[in-house]
Amino acid sequence: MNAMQEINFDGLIGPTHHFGGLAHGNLASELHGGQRSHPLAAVLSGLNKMRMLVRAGVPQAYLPPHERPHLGFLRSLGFSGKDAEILAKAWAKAPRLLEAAGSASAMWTANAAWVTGAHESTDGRIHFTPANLSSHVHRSLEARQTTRVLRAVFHNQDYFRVHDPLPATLSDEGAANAMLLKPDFRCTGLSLLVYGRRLFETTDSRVTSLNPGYAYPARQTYEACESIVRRHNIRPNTALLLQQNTNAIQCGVFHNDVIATGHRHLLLAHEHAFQHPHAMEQIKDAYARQYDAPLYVRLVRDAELSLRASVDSYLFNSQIVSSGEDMLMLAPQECAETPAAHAIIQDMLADEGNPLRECKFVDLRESMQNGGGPACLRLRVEMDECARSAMHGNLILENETQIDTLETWARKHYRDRLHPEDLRDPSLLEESRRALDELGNIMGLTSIYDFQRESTD
Ligand code: SUG
Repeated sequence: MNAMQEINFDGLIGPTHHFGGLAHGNLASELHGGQRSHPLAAVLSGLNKMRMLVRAGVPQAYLPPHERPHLGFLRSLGFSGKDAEILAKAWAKAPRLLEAAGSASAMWTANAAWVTGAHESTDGRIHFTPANLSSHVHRSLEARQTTRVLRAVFHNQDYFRVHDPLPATLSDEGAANAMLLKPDFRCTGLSLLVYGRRLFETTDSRVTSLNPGYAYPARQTYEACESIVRRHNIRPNTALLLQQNTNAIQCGVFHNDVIATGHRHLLLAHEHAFQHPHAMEQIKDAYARQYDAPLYVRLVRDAELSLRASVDSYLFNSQIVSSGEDMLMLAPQECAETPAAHAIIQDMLADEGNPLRECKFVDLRESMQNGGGPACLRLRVEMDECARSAMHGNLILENETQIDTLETWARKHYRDRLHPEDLRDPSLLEESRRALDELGNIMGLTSIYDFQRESTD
């Protein structure tokens, strides 16, 4: 194996990006539901983030949007006829289902899959399990297409293994609930997998007593985490399963990456990230057992930044990356506007021992208004040069010219504004399909969408 690098695969924001208010327990989604969205501004802001990282010399790639509205889903629910009729009937009879069918939620690739690197698996392959995302209707529609795309791109079985999604009853949400700690990319990392509930303990008295009749769902099951450790062949004694704090979930922390983040030997976490009071000690002990090198932990006290302020500012959803030996943080613009979050960033930068060297703020408002910050938009995959060359398609952004091409493509096809009711418009479906067809040529991946397969059948 030659030198490993972490590649960030960002989800390219799709043409139907809208505010459906579809994600229960995600405060931003609930707050902005029904408002007008701006798909072109959204995709350009995502591309801008990728550009910032390409400029900083950080390996960057992308994953394509899914075909939306999802006509196959609507057909499976009994809506029949030509595409335009299906859209009209769905809007008339079940507008919320049409909104779910139209969601561009595949943009949040941190939820696309679980990834285990070649250093972490006993067979030396990179393992992927597409997340079933079964806790919400709109997100559960992603797994099939994600599996297809990952299998098209990571096809070479010498390097990659793309598993089937886990059964829907083992609800799971992918890498957003995983962290990997290691002194550097040459080592086997310590894998942390975070769950919200156990399948066989469905009534959590603490949750219901906190918020009678209005408990937000704990999306990730313990059993799913265990299954990932098994099927990805994660090396013995290098994985730790931790329970998310149930109170934090009730404050709007629907994924672990909303309240903690790790990159190499840096761990930034809220004191209420985990349920067990000794979880932090457990992590530090496990790290110390595995490595003779320091772990830098920045624990944020509730008095510094409350759970609610953490959710509003999305500090913990900052994207931390390596630029050579140094670490760079992309924090949401909202952190620059929240004095308490800003102070924590300044404090980290001022601390000599902290590996973080720089922080840049990114404006991702369109995604943020659906609860998706910088780290939600990316899936991390560690690869060496051989694995990179075994990939199919032109998804790695080697230079800014490729980003320019994607920007031109988006400007040609995306609408400036979209209201949820526009999802019934058959021209939006046509525009989206034209966009994805053309994107297929840019990516060098053909027939990855149902509409392309159906038309050649
Ligand atoms: O699953 N929002 C997504 C946001 C996902 C954020 N990802 C991470 N934390 N990694 C979700 O809640 C809102 C869609 C809408 O309401 O239209 C939504 O699905």
